Parts: sequence; structure tokens; C-alpha cells
Amino acid sequence: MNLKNSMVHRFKGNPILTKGNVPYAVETVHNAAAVKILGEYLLVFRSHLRNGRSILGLARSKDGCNFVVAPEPFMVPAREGVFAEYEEFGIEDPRICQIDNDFLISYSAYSRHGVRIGLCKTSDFRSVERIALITQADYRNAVLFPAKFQGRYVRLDRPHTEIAPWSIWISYSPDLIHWGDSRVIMKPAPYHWDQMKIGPGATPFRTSKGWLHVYHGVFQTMDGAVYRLGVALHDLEDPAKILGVADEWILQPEEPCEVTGYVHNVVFTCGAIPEDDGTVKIYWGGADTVVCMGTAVIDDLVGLCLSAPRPPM
Ligand code: BMA
Repeated sequence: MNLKNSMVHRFKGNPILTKGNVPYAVETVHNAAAVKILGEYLLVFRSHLRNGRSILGLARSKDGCNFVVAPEPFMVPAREGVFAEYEEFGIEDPRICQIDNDFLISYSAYSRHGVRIGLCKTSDFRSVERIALITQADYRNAVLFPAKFQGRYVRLDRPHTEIAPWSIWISYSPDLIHWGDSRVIMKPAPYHWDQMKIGPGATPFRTSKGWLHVYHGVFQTMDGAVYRLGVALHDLEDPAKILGVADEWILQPEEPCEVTGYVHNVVFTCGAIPEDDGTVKIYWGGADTVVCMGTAVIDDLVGLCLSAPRPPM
């Protein structure tokens, strides 16, 4: 087996979810957050409606590969209060993070005011309680670490302005509502597969060597942008410290359902589940249309970050 060319082993039954699996009208099923609770796998995925705006759906599985979608959407844009104003154009790209008995879900809230990050929580995946809008516009892709550091919550996100394009920043919070101490910790590398933009991907997970973070990187070509996945390793005690960013991507669009679809040439992750056997299940949206899954050996991904790194900045 040539590990260098096959860091992620695609599940043979990909795509694992298509719009045909959804019992209500949607045009896509992609970019799924993932969590494993008492042996059951849950995905919270993004779907485009036929008006071009997005909602979130829920799917459950016993094995992490064969999912059944819940009969009703899991979360739709708020209809009242401050969230309604900022979710008017839809909610997208959720990430789930378990801390204590709560499942925190961060998501992109779109409106005429731009895109910002919303944070909500659930304990049972039936009802959802919105906590706060935790950024201003133009932020996307917030992932929380599933631990507190010196009593504070920690998140990665990706602000964007013309003079500070698409990099990964870290912020801290005592209460999930107020965030600060922000700093940039990882930037796109020039003339590299992630040179146009990078953003947080799956919720980071703990390994013996550090927090492993599967992120996305984008390269602009004459044929449009290509979205790929890469890995970075963060210090266990101080997640602002990056121990290594793998120079090579770990996954790029290759299968027909990743190359062609609503947006072609996209693999985009919002969730990964580490297993006790040393592997990780990575879930990704293919071409913004379907959900795919693959597995990787965690030590191989950690090794790639440490043995062949590129500078984080
Ligand atoms: C990003 C987001 C993602 C999407 C990706 C590729 O900017 O909109 O939801 O998967 O582009 O189209």
C-alpha cells in the first residue's frame, strides 16, 4: 500500500447521502457535521432548497456509513428575534462539538448583512437552543475545540477582508458568548495547493501528539477553484501553537461525484470522528451536492504533519 498516495481511503459505497435519501424537498445534501454518541453516528448536513438558500438536516447511522435521514429538517432559519434578521438567507456548514453533556453547533448565518457565525446547542438532537451570533460579518467556518483551555472555550474561524484574506484565526471565550484574544495562526502558502484560501474544517480531535485538525484549502485555476483537504497539528496545551501543517493535501476531488455537481471540484469537510481502533472517519461534501465518507489512519495524518510540514504562516 502506497500510503503517500492514499491517506484517505474512500468508502466504496460513496456517496453515502444524496438528495434521494431525504424525505423532504432539497436539491443538495452536503457539508455534514458529525458526532458519535453512545455508538450511534449523527450527521447534521446542509441542504439547498429550491430557492437557493440552505437549511440543516439530520441523519443517523449504526455503522457510520449507512445513514437514515430524519423525516423533518433539523434546523431552519430563525423566524423571530435577532437571529431571524441574520439568518434570512439561510444557515450553512454546521460543525458539532461535544463539551460535557452539550452538543454545540456552530454554523454560517447568511443575510443581507453578510455572513457571520451562529452558535446553538442541543442535548438530544430534537430541539435546538440558539446561544449567540459570535462574530460580525465576514466570518465563516468556526470550529470549537472539544475541551476548555485554562477555563476558556477556544474556536478557530476564518474571517475575510481584502487586506486579510481567508486565513485561520483563534479566539477564546469564558462563556461562549463573548470572544476575544484573537490572533491569526495559519495562512495560505504562496503557490501551494491552498494558496487562495484556507479555512477550518472538521472539529479538531485529540491525539497523543496534539489536536488534529482537518482543514480545507483552495487553489484558483483557469477552470475555477479546487477545494481540497489538508491536516494541521495543534499543541495539546496551547492550541494556538501549531506543531506542523502537512505540506501535501490528504484528499482532492477525484471521484465523479466530487468533480461534478452543484459546484464542481469540491471536497469540503465539516466533520470527522476518531475511532478507538486508531482510524478516523472523515465526512465531506462532494461538489456541494452529496455526502461522502472515507477513513484514514490517525498516526499517518499526524506523521504527515510532523515529518513533511510547511510553515503555518
Ligand atoms: C465555500 C462554502 C462552502 C462550499 C464551498 C465550495 O465558500 O460556501 O459551503 O462547500 O465554498 O463551494
